[in-house]
Amino acid sequence: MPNDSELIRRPDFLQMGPFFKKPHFLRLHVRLLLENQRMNITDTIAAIATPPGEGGVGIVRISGSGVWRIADEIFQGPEKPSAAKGGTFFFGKIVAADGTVIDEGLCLIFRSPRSYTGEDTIEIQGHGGSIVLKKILRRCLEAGARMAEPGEFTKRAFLKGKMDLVQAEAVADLIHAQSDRAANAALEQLEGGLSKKFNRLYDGLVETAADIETTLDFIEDELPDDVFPNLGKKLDESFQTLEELLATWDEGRLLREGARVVIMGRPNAGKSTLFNALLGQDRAIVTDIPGTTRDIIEESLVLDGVPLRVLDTAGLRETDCLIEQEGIRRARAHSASADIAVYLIDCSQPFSHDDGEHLAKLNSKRTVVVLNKVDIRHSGFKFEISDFQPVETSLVDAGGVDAVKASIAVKLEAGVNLTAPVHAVISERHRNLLETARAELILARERIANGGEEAAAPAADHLRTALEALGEVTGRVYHNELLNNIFSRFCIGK
Ligand SMILES: Nc1nc2c(ncn2[C@@H]2O[C@H](COP(=O)(O)OP(=O)(O)OP(=O)(O)O)[C@@H](O)[C@H]2O)c(=O)[nH]1
Ligand SMILES: [Mg+2]
Repeated sequence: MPNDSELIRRPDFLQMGPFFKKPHFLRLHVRLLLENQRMNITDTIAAIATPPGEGGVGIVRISGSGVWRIADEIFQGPEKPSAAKGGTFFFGKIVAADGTVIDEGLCLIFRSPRSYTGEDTIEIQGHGGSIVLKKILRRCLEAGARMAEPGEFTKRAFLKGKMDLVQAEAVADLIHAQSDRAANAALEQLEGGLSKKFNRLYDGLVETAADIETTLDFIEDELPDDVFPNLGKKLDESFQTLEELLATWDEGRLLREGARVVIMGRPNAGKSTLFNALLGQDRAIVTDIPGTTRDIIEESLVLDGVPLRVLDTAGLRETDCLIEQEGIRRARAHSASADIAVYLIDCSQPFSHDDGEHLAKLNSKRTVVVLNKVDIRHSGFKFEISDFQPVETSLVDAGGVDAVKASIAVKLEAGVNLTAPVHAVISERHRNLLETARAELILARERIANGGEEAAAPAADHLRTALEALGEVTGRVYHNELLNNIFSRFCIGK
């Protein structure tokens, strides 16, 4: 954790409620404000904003106070960029220091605060070849810009108050989204849906904290009887909101990282056949030799808007082969961390007690049982484990693959409500901070429930710690380490 002197608070805290005007908070703020001055950004950054490779157009983005001087030096058009109006663009040439032409293209003008970063910004649209774009970028650096770090444009947007941290994170989520659903959830977050919920929670707690501190100014006998019960009620409401936010984490994880679906079963059951059928491609080797698959094979797939990471594994059996043993160890290890296990049983043979033993170790809520090879079903085969409703397949001709998919989707519903509209969901970082706030809130509630004068000061202390954690979520309170962590996930040029 950073120490106080590394904490930086954005100026908007000064407009916050009465709680923050209390002397102990003010002391901290003055120091933070001084720190904030140091963060004043004076340099101008540049980066290629389009992905590497060839394309119709490529964009170089330049942002900061020196942008007009640099633009006038490197871009020759019908007017000087420094004289152009914001929201306009014109055609011209990008020129080297000796006047030779590097490329021709468009110069887009964005004037502060109406730009992505909130600073004066230009975007040069040149031809989309990597050599040309590198030349334009080098020219910008030569003219005085500095190479932007990953996510630095978005970091500046945050520091300028264009967006909060939750929205900035949504930018990265949107870029990394693997499915429609994940992209829509990120968009909702970018538009402020999640921030609003966090802010409501934060503001509610600030109010309650202020009320608690006010009780300190009274002698206990003077306090109306209902003061502490009312404070308790307010805390309960905030607690409820916090719990609702925390409950979206599972869904957030599944949407961002993808649900892990591990295919398991004894050798030759048809696991690799199912794996290939789910992917719609001949990815894993399929043979009739038991023990074909040894290593874990992993591929991505999108099911009902939820990204999946599907893993094919080695068949479970006793074996002397060291390679196979390692494969089986890995299969078991991966099944332990699976969101969904798909357990295949070969029903061309009588039911094996080994399958019964393996299934006994799996959670029925997160396991899809597949009875495969029904085309050559053994007359003596019987599946009698009531915890599972198996899906019957004949995967050799792709029979029943859709039923397996549907069954996976049903199990996934526990984590993601696929029929509900898409909504913004919290991330691992949000969850950790919310957990801290939750623990403090529980302690504050206990104090308030006991009531009395001695309860108020410690309860207010707990709320203050909870607020610090919540403040870090949206960035009302932040420190450099936190920003570095968040923005290093971004690509350069964003
Ligand atoms: N008749 C029939 N044969 C099947 C079916 N599904 C798979 N097979 C065959 O069963 C054999 C084993 O299939 P795999 O997909 O390699 O089985 P596996 O579970 O991955 O086996 P290991 O990798 O050895 O653990 C292959 O010859 C498949 O063609 C089915 O539904 N019916
Ligand atoms: Mg296999």
